[in-house]
Amino acid sequence: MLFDTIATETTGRVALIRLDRPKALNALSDQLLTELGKALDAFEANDGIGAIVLTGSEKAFAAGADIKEMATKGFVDALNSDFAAKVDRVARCRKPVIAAVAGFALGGGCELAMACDFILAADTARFGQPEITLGIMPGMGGTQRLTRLVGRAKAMEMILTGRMIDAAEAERAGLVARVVPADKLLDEALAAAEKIADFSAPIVRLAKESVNQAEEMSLADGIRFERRVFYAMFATEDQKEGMAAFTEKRTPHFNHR
Ligand code: CO8
Repeated sequence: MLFDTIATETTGRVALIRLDRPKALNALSDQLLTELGKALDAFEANDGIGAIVLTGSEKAFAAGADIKEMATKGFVDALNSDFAAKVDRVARCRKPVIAAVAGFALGGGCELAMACDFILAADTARFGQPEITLGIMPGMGGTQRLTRLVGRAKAMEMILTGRMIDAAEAERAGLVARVVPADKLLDEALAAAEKIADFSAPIVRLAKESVNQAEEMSLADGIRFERRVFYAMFATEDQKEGMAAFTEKRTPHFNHR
């Protein structure tokens, strides 16, 4: 696939999407978000792909939505184009998406990373919601996802002051799954994606869906949802294969569709 603002490649069952607007620190222009959506459509439709890694450059995952593009928008333009909704495509992806973040993940960049399933951060990563300094607030899910991930106090402080946090603080706060040395970031993210892509694709899909229900449902409803899905797994060949392989001390061969 050929794009102007992102680059894609595949290795085995893993797809890598790299945000690629180096001169603008990967600012999320409308074109970039459209191209990202197209790449996700293609990888989602491809049975050969089991997991996706989304990354930026050493200096920036993404320094936010494109301020120059937004600067002259009016209320009706913004409302009618619903331009902030494009990030929903990432959250809607049914295959696992790992954000591999080095450098700045600010504003829409932080929100894009949070729309992924989990974030692996380089020790150089810096996260923030500086929208308040521009006379706006987060609009790609930041007031909701950041609050759920780090809790009200830290989310409120970050959103109201625009303070950036480093990778160590982000890990302590629960924003990122793990921090790794910057030169190992991509290898670690690709290794995690490969591991996931080797498991049963339908079971991975259901596990992801079940974890996501935790943000939508009450505990009782979520547990009921989990239990139904868990029992349904006993109707799959992959459950039989996984458990037989354990008993027979061999590697399981899972369904990758
Ligand atoms: N939009 C457009 N251009 C940008 C952006 C951006 N968000 N960030 C950086 N750039 C450009 C700069 O203008 C500069 O371009 P030029 O060389 O033409 O002047 C180039 O990238 C390099 O940037 P700097 O020279 O500023 O690099 P520094 O290393 O000095 O500073 C910073 C790096 C601290 C990251 C700095 O660039 C910065 O503060 N950037 C803006 C961060 C920000 O405020 N982000 C929030 C944007 S608002 C937002 O994300 C709202 C999301 C909700 C709606 C989403 C709808 C899609």
